[in-house]
Order: sequence, then structure tokens, then C-alpha cells
Amino acid sequence: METLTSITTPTQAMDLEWEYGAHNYHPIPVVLTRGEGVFLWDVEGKRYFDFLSAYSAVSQGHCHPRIINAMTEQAQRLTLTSRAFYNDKTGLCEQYLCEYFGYDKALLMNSGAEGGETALKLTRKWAYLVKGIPQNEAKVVFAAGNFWGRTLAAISSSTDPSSTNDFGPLLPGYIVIPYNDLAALEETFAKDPNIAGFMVEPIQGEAGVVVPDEGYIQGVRDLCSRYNVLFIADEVQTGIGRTGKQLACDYENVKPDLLVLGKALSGGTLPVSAVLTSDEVMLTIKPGEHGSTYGGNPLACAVTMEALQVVQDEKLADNAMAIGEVFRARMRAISQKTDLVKLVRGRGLLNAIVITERPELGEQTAWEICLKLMKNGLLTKPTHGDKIRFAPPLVITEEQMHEACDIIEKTLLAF
Ligand code: IF1
Repeated sequence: METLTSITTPTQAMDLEWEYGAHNYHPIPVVLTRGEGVFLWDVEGKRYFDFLSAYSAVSQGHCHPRIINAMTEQAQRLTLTSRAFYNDKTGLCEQYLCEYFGYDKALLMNSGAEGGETALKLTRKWAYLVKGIPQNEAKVVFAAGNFWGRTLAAISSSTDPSSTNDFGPLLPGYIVIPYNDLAALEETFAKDPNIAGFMVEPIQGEAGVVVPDEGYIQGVRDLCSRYNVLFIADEVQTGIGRTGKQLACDYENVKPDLLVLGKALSGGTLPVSAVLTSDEVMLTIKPGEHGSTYGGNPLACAVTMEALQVVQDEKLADNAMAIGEVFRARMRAISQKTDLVKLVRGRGLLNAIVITERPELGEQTAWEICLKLMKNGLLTKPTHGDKIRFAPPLVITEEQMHEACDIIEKTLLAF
């Protein structure tokens, strides 16, 4: 294969990735080269609505001017020092995060999975040093259908064989119970005194935007308080305005003991994650016991503060709440016109439709629909077979949402 120095056709990009890249993804066959707001353009100049937002990482819209400006300015001053030294951005960002979300302390990492790992390490430290669980006996509970990353600790809680097959042995000290089941949670807490934490997504994203019953999150909060178990909320996908509130836990005015954030924390520019918690939990980790080369670097901190300020200044949570209603109403109207749409579910601008698989296509039905959506100018991807996720940037206007829903309607009715 000839050595290319630039990509001008879709085939070139796909062939290069096939030849030189791991085959760990099966992307929708579109080659993107530019993004702005809710739109993406491919290498042939075609415009698409982005209805995936990099799985809710680009909530502020592609290349938001304020965020890019913050990144560019900082990138010309200082990007990385390691935490061997102090710098003039990390402390400001930690203070900003603690005041923004109402916690004592923040620990900044990079990927969402690292955020989850950090929360688990803090939970185990707290178990041994504060709760008094015997060494190596601490257990953490997870909900079936969870997804919090691809590391060995993350897949060790997975109930999806495609995440765990041939990656064993998995991490011990995990208990998995059904999602949205308070009785199972209480039974688990009551019979085992060595439970340190319960990690859960307030809405399960990868599982297909599964919204739990009203009162579930409050029930989790009450049971964790009663049994002295840390409530770890994985808001990597649901947080930062995505569901129509600042956090999905805000729907029930519940405050988790540990809050895990990622994705939109940096407005889709570079990987930033954070764990927020109390002094009692955070100070169980002593100097030299945890960290990462890039965790809390000055560039990430400058970008994160601007990305969160944009969410607040542009009232993106409120917009997600309002435009999400528009979307679900349009999907319900479509479901009256075709049996292809079984139901629509979600909160704010984190939604999915469950489709009726066509016998001749089976699990490929959702994929084929996404290919037709792509041809009609809207990008998204199926999740777990018969669900299609729709999660545009939170900056989307009502007019843009109707234009996008027209594309979805046209595509589904012609399918
Ligand atoms: C990929 C899925 C979504 C997450 C929650 C932690 C993480 C994620 C609730 C880890 C990451 C990403 C991973 C990404 C696709 C996407 C995804 F399809 F994989 F499952 F959103 F649903 N908690 N989700 O959703 O964050 O380490 O990735 O920064 O391609 O693997 P990360």
C-alpha cells in the first residue's frame, strides 16, 4: 500500500485504518473532517447532524469558540508539568469543580474509565481505613447492564460477554445485581457487612438509555446511608446537562458520596475525568498512592473550567430539557405511523428508540436504519442490537431539532 500523507477520499481513510489500525471498532462508513456546533462534514463536503456527540462528550457543540480559545491560549503557555510540581491552573480547576458540584475535594484524571478506577480505589481505601472492613475483604456492588469503560477493572463488572470474553481473570471483590431493583440492593447490603460501595449510572447509557423507576436513585441513597456504603454515581455520560439537569441525580435531589465525571467535562477537546467526594473519602489516599502523568494538567484544567462555564452561561441543561421534549414528542408521533418504532425513552437529550427488528434483517435492522440516516444527513449508531441512541450536542436549537426529526421521520417511514 502506498504511503499516504493526506486523506482526500473516504476509501483512503477506511483502507488505512483497516491496514494499519486495530480492528476494535466497526464504524458507520463516514469519514469526517470538520465539526461545528451540531454539524459534522465528511471529506466530500457533505453535512450531517451529529446525533451521537461522541457519546455525550461534545455536549457544548463541536469546536465551541470559547473552549477552543481557552485551549489555544493555554497551549501556548504551558501544557504539562506532571504533578511533581505545582502549576497555576490545577488548584483553580479543583476549586472550580468543588464549588460547581458541591464537594470538598476533586481528583483529576484523564479517561472516564480512569475516573471509575479512581472511585473504586478511593472506595477500597475508605473501606479499610475508615469503615474498618478487613484487608482485601472489601466488596463493591454494580448493576447488571453497566458500562464504565474498557479497562480490566471496568470490564470485571460487566454482564456483556463481548466486554469480558477472553480477557480473564477478572478482578475479584465485585457483586453484580439487577439494575433498578432496590430489594436486591437491600438484600445484598443486609447479608454482607464487607460492602464498601455501590457504583451505578443514574441512567444506563450503553445498555440502551435505560431510565430507572421514579425513586430508584433516592432509594439507592437511603440504603447506602443506612448501611454505611458509599454511593458512587457514574455520571460520565449522564452528567453536565445531558439529561436536562446538571446531573441525572438532580432529578431526585440526591447527592452521591462519589461523583464520577468525564466526556463533556472538557467539551470534546481532550480527555478529562474527575472524581468529586468528601474529605473523609478523598484524604484516605496519601501522596504517592495514586495519580497519572496527565491527570490535572494545566491544559486540561484551563479547558475544563471554560467548558463548564459554557454549560452554565448558555443554560445547556435547560435547553436539553426543552428540546428533549420536542424530540420525544416527534418520535412518539412517528411511532403512530410505523411499527418500526416500539418506544422512545430517555431524559433531556439522552434518548433512544427501541425498534422492531425486520425478520429478514434481525440485529442488522438498526444498523441498516443508521446507514439510511447517514445517507439522509444524520449520524448516530445502534446500541445493543435493537436500540438506536439519539444524543445531539446540547446547543441544538428547536428549529435544528425539527429539521433533524424530519430526516429521522423520512428515513423510518421509507424503511
Ligand atoms: C468506546 C459505549 C457509551 C460511559 C460511562 C464511563 C465510561 C463511559 C457511563 C468510560 C464510556 C464510551 C466508551 C466509548 C463508547 C462510549 C459508550 F458505547 F462504549 F458504551 F457512551 F455508551 N462511564 N462510554 O459511557 O469513559 O474511558 O471511554 O472515557 O468507544 O469505548 P472513557
